[in-house]
Amino acid sequence: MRPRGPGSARAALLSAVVLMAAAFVLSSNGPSRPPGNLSSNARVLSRRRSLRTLAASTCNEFGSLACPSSTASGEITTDDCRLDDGSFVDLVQFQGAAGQTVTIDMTSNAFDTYLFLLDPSPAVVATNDDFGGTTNSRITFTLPTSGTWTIGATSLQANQVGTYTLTLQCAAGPATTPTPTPIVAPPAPTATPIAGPCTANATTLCLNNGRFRVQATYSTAAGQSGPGMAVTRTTDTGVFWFFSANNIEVIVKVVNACTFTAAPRYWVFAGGLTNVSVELTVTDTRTGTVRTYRNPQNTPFAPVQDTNAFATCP
Ligand SMILES: [Ca+2]
Ligand SMILES: [Ca+2]
Repeated sequence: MRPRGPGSARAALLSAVVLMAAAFVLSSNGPSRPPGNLSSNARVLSRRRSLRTLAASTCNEFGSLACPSSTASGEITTDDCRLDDGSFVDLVQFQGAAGQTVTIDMTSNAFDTYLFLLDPSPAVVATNDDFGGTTNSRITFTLPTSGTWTIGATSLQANQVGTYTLTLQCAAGPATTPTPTPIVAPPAPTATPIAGPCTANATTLCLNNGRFRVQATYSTAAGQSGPGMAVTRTTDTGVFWFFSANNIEVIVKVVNACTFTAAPRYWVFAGGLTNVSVELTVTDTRTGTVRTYRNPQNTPFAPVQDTNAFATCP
């Protein structure tokens, strides 16, 4: 939610005050520092944009990290690559496999750390400032795709330098259960299997048994824009974040209501926690049918309860 402008409700202002108070209480548990300095979405976006333009090869001082576990010591210096906000950054790559859950820790006694994770495209898919009541950082993330992933190790504040330690740990994806050999060959399936070509990735949800592709884009009144970052919650439900991974903006589900004999349909329900411009696109990958839902700029996201979304049963 990004309350802005005179149209913002008093409730939004109140909730912002409550959030700031909560942030202060949380940060007061760790080493002292001015709270909430990176709460500005604009600053996070600026960092994300500038990170994308940096080349890992020229901003990397100690090679790569490797699964299943590795540690490296680095130093933020004034010779390092620099983000738009004036902070220095080291980029380090690792090879990740789809389904792996990686945990990245950055610790420093010299400065308040900040971590980014970029996917192979490269786009920022996760960030973290503080973890565990300290000013150190941790990202835990399940990789949706295989390839070369990049860690951005930087400081919360501009012009910070000093040594730090970076640790990568990788947990294997869910084990593949071997298929038992049937004693008697199973009968041929009578129903056509639903196996849509939806492929989940950092910006794509595949809902309702992978049949419906759901993507989101956003833009702000200040001209910031990009894809929503997708996080699957259940087989039918997922969420998108725009500005940081801990700040959910839209939740969406696709429900099979094909047993409703009066009007068999797939339903699309969505809720937003935002007032920026959003375009939500839902595609039935089995039929190619597309439904688009738009939220105008500076408008509280209205509930979507489309019980007529897809007349494409079964
Ligand atoms: Ca460095
Ligand atoms: Ca930090």
